[in-house]
Amino acid sequence: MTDRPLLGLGTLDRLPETARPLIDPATTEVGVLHLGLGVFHRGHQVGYTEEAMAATGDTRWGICAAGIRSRATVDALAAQDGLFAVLVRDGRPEPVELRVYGALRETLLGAEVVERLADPRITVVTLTVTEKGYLPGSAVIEWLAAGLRRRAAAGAGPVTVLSCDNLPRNGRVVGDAVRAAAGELRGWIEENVAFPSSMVDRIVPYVRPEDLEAVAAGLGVTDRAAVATEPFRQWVIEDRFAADRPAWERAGALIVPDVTPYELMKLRLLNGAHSLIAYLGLLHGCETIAEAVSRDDIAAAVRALMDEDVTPTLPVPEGFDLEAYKRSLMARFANPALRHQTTKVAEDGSLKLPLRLVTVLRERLAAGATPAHAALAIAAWMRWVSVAPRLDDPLADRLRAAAADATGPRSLVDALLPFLDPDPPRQAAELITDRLATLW
Ligand code: CS2
Repeated sequence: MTDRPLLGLGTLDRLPETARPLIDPATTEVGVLHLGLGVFHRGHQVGYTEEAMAATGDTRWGICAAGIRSRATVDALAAQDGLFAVLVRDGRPEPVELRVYGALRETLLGAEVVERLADPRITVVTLTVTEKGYLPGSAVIEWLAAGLRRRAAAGAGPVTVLSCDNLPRNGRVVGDAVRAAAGELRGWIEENVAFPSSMVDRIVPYVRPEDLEAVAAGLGVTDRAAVATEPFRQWVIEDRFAADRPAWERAGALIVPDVTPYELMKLRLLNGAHSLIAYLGLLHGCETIAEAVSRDDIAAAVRALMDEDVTPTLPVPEGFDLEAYKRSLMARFANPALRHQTTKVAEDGSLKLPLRLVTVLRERLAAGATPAHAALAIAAWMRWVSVAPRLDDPLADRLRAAAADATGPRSLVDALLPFLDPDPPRQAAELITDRLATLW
């Protein structure tokens, strides 16, 4: 890999014809500011935006993307003129697609976004900052508020802030957080900023050295910012924009009046199941999601979670084939080419579980049902908190301290449940304890 030249504008003509960007990076302007330069952004929104530009010939929508904390990806992309490849794989040996994208035109780090928001050509801000990015007082929210203040002062005009994270009503959440941080700017925000909600979906694992090797072999150049992902992708966006935007619908995105049904389906069926698979998988020593669902007991628990606990809580959109959707989820989880790390999905459980599983638990208990599999997922998280060699969670220290004194299932539930639900329904602790006993 090391003796191949680096991907960049100067080496584009070395790429195989089929792997070249769909647009000319040299003539693409910047119209989108993105926060959160992780694998998900590179594997999802960049492709949609590039395809939208290619389909319309409207070259205003290049992306300026900012890393939140880490320099590594920002530097890798800067060294490659913003170019990177997406390697798409199903279970077969040959990749489904390998393409370099050119839509990412500029990179920034952290607070630099504040200044950038004052550019009138930027009319859309997209976010993939994970659940913790929306906590009150988080740096992202502060930068957005400060950036909008700069924008108002510069008279740069209306802008849309579009959340692409796995939170119900993510537009509402970010809008409320920004308004709360914006003080006297609230009036201007009311008039000039829209916060649509959106549902995003594509499984994009952390990149492995083997993925980078495969990309280099396929491209003939070295790419240190490539990502590997699955063929499936989906983006459903609430039709609520303050200003011009890329024609994402030309790339297959759905622009709808209300994203709620899509959001609940995805969050509870995909993400809820994902968490169950990750924690049970980790407790059984499985490194990947595919390995975990290859176990019959885990696969059965996942189907039961979807069918018995989640399905009754979902408002299904007209004409939507829920059964086919659930089957496709099982097939996506089982994709052996992804090697999606159980530890990645297990991160930040204290923030994820309330949104994807505790809601289901509450709703089913209120309906008089016994959501045993939602309870099992929560129990598996609790067990993982108490035995994990390393816990990746903003509350890791507090969770560990709380779990340390637990002597059995019931005391562990009593110690950890308040982190997920400050006021749990009466039967919750008992049901989770019962499930936890089976994992003890
Ligand atoms: C996963 C998601 O890490 C997680 O919590 O459940 O990142 C999931 O892979 C994506 O939402 C799929 O669209």
